Amino acid sequence: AWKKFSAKGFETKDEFEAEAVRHIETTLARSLFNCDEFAAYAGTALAFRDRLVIEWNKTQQRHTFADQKRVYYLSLEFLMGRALDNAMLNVGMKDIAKDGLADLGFRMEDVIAQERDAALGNGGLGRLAACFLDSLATLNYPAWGYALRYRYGIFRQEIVDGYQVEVPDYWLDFNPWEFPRHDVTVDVQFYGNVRKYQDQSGKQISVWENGEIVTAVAYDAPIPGNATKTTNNLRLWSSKASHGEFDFTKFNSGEYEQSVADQQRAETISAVLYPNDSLDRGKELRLKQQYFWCAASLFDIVRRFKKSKKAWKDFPNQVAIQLNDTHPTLAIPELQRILIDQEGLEWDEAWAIVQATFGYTNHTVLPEALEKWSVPLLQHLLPRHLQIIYDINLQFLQYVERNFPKDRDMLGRVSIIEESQPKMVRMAYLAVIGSHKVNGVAELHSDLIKTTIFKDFVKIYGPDKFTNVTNGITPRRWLHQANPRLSELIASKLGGFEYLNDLTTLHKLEAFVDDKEFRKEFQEIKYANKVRLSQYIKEKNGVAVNPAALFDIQVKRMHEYKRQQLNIFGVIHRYLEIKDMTPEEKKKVQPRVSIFGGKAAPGYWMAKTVIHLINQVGKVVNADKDVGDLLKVIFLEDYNVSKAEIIIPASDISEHISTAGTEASGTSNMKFVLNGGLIIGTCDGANIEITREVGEENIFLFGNLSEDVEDLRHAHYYEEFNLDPMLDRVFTAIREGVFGDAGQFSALVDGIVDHGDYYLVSDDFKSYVDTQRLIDEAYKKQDEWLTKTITSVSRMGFFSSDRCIDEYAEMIWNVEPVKPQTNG
Ligand code: 26Q
Repeated sequence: AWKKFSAKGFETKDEFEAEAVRHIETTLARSLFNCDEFAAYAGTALAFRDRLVIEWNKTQQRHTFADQKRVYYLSLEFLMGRALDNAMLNVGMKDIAKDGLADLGFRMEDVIAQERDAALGNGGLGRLAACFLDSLATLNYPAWGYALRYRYGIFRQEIVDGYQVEVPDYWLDFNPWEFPRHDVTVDVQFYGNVRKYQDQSGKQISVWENGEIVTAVAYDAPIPGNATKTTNNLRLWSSKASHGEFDFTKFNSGEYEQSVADQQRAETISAVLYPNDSLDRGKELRLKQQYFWCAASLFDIVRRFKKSKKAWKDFPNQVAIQLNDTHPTLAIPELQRILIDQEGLEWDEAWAIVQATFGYTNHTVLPEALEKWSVPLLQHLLPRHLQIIYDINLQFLQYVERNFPKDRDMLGRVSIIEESQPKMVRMAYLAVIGSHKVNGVAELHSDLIKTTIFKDFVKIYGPDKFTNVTNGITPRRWLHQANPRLSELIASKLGGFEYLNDLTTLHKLEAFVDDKEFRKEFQEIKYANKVRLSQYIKEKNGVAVNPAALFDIQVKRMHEYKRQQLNIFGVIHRYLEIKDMTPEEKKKVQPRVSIFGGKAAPGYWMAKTVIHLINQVGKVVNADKDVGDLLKVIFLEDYNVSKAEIIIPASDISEHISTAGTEASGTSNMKFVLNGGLIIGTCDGANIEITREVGEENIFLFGNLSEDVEDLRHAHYYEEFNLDPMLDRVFTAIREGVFGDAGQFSALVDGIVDHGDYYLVSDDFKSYVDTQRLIDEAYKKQDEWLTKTITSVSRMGFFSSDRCIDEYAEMIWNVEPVKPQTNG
């Protein structure tokens, strides 16, 4: 009977306009007389949202009815960027909306630009989670993401006098993509104590009591798949005081202020995303965030499972939980606690369920990034969990002792508890022990974790517990959305846009590598993308750059291991060379624009120094009449997802130059090549697999190999340290104050000259400069260059995140898609 009332949204341009206007006038209560771009955005977003919501509800019903195993992706970060363009492309009515907006007097791209990025992440790990949600929905997997609803996303970066300044990102003023579920709440406990007693049968019972309660409120966002009706759910938890808005007892006894203060303390838990992406600083609030989110998510998952009335042993047949790094590791003792303390299962039965449920993805081998939490802090905040962690450790160590009685140091090495002062819980070990599969994110990285940080665990569990899933990117956002003209050109050759959902068919493009018309258009598109970025640079930095120059781009979080310092030292070297040239020599120089972008963690002083140096070099070089168009140096402020969509399609060369063995995978390398750029890179992370796919002749590799890094570092300390002479000359210029007060940069230089050059900048400098020289020469042969770029694009099919998700589904989750009845 209700069917005739069910909503269907708009189908035509006129219907779209009517819906958008209706939303502007009623949902927003705004008059059309002052309808600005923002109102046009809001109306468009709300019109598309209506359509998404209908399929979203149906998908959830369908998934419940199908009664299949679901995937839960636990990630403290989802770097989603903007949602409107994605929604339009997936719903497939962008052209209708474009015409409708034109009728109302607006340009689509201006309207799209009104939306703020959902920037709930730091960098690669957060963006990977966002690409995975896109692929999960597109491939029709029943999957949910779980995270926190931060009131402040990653800070906005401003550059003031060449320095990074952090500005809070309050992004929730208007967010049409989220749906508060005030009826979906979970009470989460902190602190308190554990009381133990024996029940009638003599069984030990533990009760965690007298804690402080904070309530988690669910906010849901729809995740539409491409060319499918499947629309999955991203659930974000927001914290609030458990007593609600009015604590009458306190209010009535005159403790109103205290009541409000309690409320604010509770709300602090989900207030802010931690802006570190490589350093674990052991802050209590971070631990509270982690537990709050794990506890709320697990309660929600268990609640859904219990509705099915299945036996507990079926839990792992209904639920797969993937841990995005160690940040959600507390979910392991939390599920064990639920099963033994609340559901009354025996330890062994519960533990088998836990291990079968979880998978753990590792994203780093850097020791300073491996999470550890102090035992006293855990004891205070989560006393019952600490007991369970000790019990897990005891069982595990007994198992190890039985199986490796001869290896006497083994127990200390693999213990979850580090015997330091204070004792620490090693979260990565707990994650390995509590999961059935552990994966790295590129082949080299997955090999490295097996021979370094998890070496002993490979002996204990055997090699099959450890596997590799090389990262990928969604071609919908990173090709079709970011580079629509290229996407269309490819579609015209491949017979439609289906390739976006089966990227391996890209290889068919190689047949057109000699097609004159195709080549011309391909080149024109790259040029147009460079013109667009040039305009953006002119507007933001006030510097005119020549779009015909070679665009050399390094955009990623600022970190010593990523070696932006190597890049800027190379730029300085280039500058000094140009300064020495005669006018005749200058004519032979390939003009270049060096573009940087990326945020430094607010407390990471060295990374901030590199930002400052880049800006100082830019100031000097860009104003130097001797140099002119031959070299420009640009730092783009506030690099984020929506800016990446403009920057990446405009590159000729991008830099992925981490010290070998330090970058787990990297994912922007894939985005750049897919958009017709080439790479300069080290033999690190996914660069190695990109080389395997595109061919050695289509990538510029340089530098020492990961197997030699340890020896080189050793040699710096115990033998002589030989500073590369070209780098020495660069340092002399810095010390002489060519780029401003030399004192500002002394720590950066000293770290290399006097303190062991941990990241091997000097060792790799010559090889880097030589390779940049090769690039200059290669770029001059525009025809060969174009062949390289087209060939590379056509060989990037492997790097779709669809391929990764199918690998996770098959090797780790054992889940199947739930196909909607009709597609499209
Ligand atoms: C840990 C403890 C306390 C506070 C913060 C953190 C923290 C937060 C974020 C530690 C690490 C991160 C993020 C790491 C990250 O982005 N890693 C990148 O993951 C990508 C996806 O797999 C890889 O491509 C990159 O190589 C890797 O650096």
